[in-house]
Amino acid sequence: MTRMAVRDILIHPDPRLKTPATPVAEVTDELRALADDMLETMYAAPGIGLAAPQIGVMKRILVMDCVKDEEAPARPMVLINPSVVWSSDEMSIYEEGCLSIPDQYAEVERPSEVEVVWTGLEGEERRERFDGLWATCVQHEIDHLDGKLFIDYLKPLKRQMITRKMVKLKREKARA
Ligand code: K1U
Ligand code: ZN
Repeated sequence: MTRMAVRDILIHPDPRLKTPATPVAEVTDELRALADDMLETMYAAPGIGLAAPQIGVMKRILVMDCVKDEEAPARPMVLINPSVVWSSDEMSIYEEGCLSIPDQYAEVERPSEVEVVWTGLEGEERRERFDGLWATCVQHEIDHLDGKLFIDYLKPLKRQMITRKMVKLKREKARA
């Protein structure tokens, strides 16, 4: 058995973060090992979600755990080939962050509730309605699978400002 590993998270701008990911054809042990690494990476960051393209794997798989209460049990979720099959008309605004755009936050408006269908780790079909932070997070992560970032919802000037900061950050990290 191989150990779980914390993978490196890509920082924007990176072409892989703008590229739609490919559907998963079959749930294999290799895919389950990838899911373990993604959860390990998400909890280590720390974050509440992570999509495979963020670690450079162009497959439609995401993980999330939006349990905020430290006393409550964790709820790690793995969604393979997720798709939103219903969205509420009611919208919510949440100040989003992104592990690929460190230390930058902005308000994004999205449907308050969504129903999502996906494949589980045993290849079974799963379906669930998400609300609150779970709904925001699952939409943010599915966007990653479609090559979309939360800054794509912002006005061009704000988006350019954040992108410039990230270019600078990457340059400094490369020099260190
Ligand atoms: O996809 C990602 O980059 C992960 C991202 C998910 C997300 C956050 C906020 C709104 C929508 C989606 C993060 O996890 S950013 C970090 C974060 O939100 C957090 C970190 C520690 C504790 C609590 C939250
Ligand atoms: Zn993100």
